[in-house]
Amino acid sequence: MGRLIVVSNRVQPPADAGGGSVGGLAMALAAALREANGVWFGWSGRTTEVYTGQVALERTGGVTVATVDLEEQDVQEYYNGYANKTLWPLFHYRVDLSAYERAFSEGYGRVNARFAEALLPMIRSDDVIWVHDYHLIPMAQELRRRGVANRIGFFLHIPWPARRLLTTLPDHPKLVEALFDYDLVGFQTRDSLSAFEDYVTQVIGGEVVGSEATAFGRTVDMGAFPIGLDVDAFTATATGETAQAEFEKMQVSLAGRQMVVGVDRLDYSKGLEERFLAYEQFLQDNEELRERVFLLQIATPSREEVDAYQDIRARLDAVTGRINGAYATVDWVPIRYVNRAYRRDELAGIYRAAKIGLVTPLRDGMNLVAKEYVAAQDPDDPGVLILSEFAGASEQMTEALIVNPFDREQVAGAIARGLTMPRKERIERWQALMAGLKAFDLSAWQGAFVQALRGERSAAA
Ligand code: ADQ
Repeated sequence: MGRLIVVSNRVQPPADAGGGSVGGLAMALAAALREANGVWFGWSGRTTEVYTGQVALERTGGVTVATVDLEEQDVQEYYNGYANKTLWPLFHYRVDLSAYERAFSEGYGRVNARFAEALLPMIRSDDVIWVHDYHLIPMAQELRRRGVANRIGFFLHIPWPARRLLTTLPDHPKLVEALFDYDLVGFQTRDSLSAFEDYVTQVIGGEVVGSEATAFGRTVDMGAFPIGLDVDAFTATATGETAQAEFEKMQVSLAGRQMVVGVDRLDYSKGLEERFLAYEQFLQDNEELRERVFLLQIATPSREEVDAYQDIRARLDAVTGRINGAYATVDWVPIRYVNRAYRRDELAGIYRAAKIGLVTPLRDGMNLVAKEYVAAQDPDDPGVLILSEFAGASEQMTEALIVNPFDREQVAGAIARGLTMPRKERIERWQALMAGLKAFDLSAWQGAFVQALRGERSAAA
């Protein structure tokens, strides 16, 4: 069996094998790479005066990690530019925030070409290559141009947008054409898959037959591969020492109150402002419950060099300040708003102490927080998951309280319902959710994609 090469914008070797701060995705990819004696290639996160193309190699946790440094201009145009100012907002239905500049598009092409050039000498003829996410859509095209005939797969972690949105992107056929140089293209959901099929058939006159799409004279296999959680590991973390300590700390801090928790990267796609307003609506509608509850929102700053992220941060500061100012009493604050990152084991303890997990993104490829919240619960006294219908996770997690995050009153009602839900119903819903998480966990996801990529079976649509 040939090796597996994973290509992603950032590379996260599992240096901390204890699972403290390393995300589940990094752990799962590292496990797959170890098994296949693999290589993980990407940007080092560092910049250099002049691009050299020099690859730094490091062997860590049984995986070869290969990274290159980029120039500052690359980072501005490719990463902050085309990836995070053009594609991210557009693919999350925020056409209003999507900024297009030719320099961004050129930088995106340049960095993909640089990555391909740097990776080229490392590729053996029987390797399979798995490219991740919107930063690297043209990777296969660049590799093919350099004569690479290996099997190459692409997985999109974020949603594929509806065709009317995608067609607002200048040169959209060029971006889509690049996907036809892959052997397999994977999406998180059937919804994204069908949006892609819709684009292929309606916009560029291509054809879709079964799991195959044909356009630009080429055929690509497609599938929906919903990313899973490392369920067993996360459940073990949630009952481990650090999580237990965090759980007990939270119990003291609850002082008999019930906690609603939100955990997100600070991103406009996560619907935090709408969530705070829905929570305010709940406070207004439920005077008798009011002081018996608080919302803990953990929001870790991200992409701070992009203006839209500074804007959303300022808006959230203002709205939490206003709500707390209006409702707080001498011994109760309605929203505890925290802007730092937590370790996975600390988060697990916090999830377990929360009566409600409030996961209400306006758009999300999957949303792993929803899955983590469920996996961390006490089976005898589980909390309630409130989940946006616009998170990819809602296709699978139908036993959650599914809400439209734009409907403030509905979300407020779901919070009240969750807080008063009988234990029997909570247990039934949780058991069904947990069975779903276990049936398609992270290693099943990774295994299904890699098998389909190796041509061992067709894509799991
Ligand atoms: P993200 O947009 O980052 O990922 P999500 O899946 O919710 O979204 O979170 C990824 C991880 O970050 C989770 O493991 C979570 O615990 C962690 N995390 C989030 N906030 C944190 C905080 N404040 N402190 C510590 N850890 C935090 C993208 C897509 C998603 C998709 C994933 C994986 O946007 O839709 O689910 O990739 O494919």
